[in-house]
Amino acid sequence: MERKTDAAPYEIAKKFCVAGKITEIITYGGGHINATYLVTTSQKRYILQRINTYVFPDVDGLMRNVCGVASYLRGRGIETLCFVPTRAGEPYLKGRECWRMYEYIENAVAYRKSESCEIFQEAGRAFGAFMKHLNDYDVSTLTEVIPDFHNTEKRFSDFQKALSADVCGRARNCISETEFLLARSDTYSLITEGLRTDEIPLRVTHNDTKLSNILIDADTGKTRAVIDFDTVMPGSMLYDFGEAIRFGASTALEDERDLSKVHFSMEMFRAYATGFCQEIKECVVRRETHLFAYSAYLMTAETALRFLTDYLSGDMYYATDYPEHNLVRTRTQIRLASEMEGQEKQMQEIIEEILS
Ligand code: ADP
Ligand code: GN1
Ligand code: MG
Repeated sequence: MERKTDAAPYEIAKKFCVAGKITEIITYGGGHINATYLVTTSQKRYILQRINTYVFPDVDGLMRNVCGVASYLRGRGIETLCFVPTRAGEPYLKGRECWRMYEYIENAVAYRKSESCEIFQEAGRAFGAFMKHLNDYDVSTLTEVIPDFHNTEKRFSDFQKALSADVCGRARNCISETEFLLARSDTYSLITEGLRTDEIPLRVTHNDTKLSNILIDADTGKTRAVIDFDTVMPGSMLYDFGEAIRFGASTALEDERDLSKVHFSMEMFRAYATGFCQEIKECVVRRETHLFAYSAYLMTAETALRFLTDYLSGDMYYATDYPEHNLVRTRTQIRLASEMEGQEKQMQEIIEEILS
């Protein structure tokens, strides 16, 4: 399926219940999935998003999930995403393209990189609290919008298929990256296995805990809101922990070309773990505790598999700015995963120390 092109966002924005007259619309944010715009009116600001229906074909299920989670959190007095309905009273605009609108959360920052240990520790606390708040959320009401989202074994098998198909003739450009990921095929199953045997509890998790999916108050440095609920689904706490470390415990951006700048930071790992564990220490089980360090490696290797699969398949999934973008992203993930491999013991000691 082709990615769809933009319809005029101005015409779309007018169809939502915005206050005042629309004065400006600009593209916004650094998300890889949806097309995001900042809409300014004479009275307020809003976020307008074209939902990526290649990634989320079941938009009704997706919107039921995100609206359900947002109203649950709001009901508990937590600042969260606030959806703006269409003028026809619908939660989103359904058509050849699907669009939704949120109120813009003012004076808050979505960091693309951890700028300090304090910020990253705060992110850990916020994602830990998010999971804790959703502890009693009825899992059976959630649609699994992307089945097997963090099933790393399945991600590996998708990668193998893309490699054999090699539809763009790109396999020859990524031989060492491919070798790295194939050589680790026996390391991908510990979390899926734990979930299968019930040693790891299934929880309501965010599943996309990048630092840029939290809005942090520009003045106080405290969390305003966790955002991007598109992947809130049943999952493992370890997905949320590992994914956050993958992104935020790196010394460089996810698409840094100069690999000499890309390192795993143990200091950042400790900061995030301190914040996260403070929130989850009452509910974490033994097997989860043992796999915290591994989960950071696993989510990083899984993301490398996903970026490389997309590179081999012709960049259908992630937004890219240039032809090698997904390959560049793969390389940073491989660099981080290999550094984590050598430091797993030290990472695990930090977790034991924090949780003791
Ligand atoms: P994607 O799924 O593409 O990652 P997100 O929902 O994460 O899309 O939004 C992309 C970016 O837009 C975020 O990283 C953040 O910078 C900004 N953003 C999204 N929602 C809001 C909001 N309600 N208020 C302020 N900024 C927002
Ligand atoms: C995507 O939507 P965004 O940019 O927050 C992706 C994550 C990846 C991440 C890599 C629905 O996150 O799973 O880890 O890119 N989201 C989806 O940066 O696939
Ligand atoms: Mg996002």
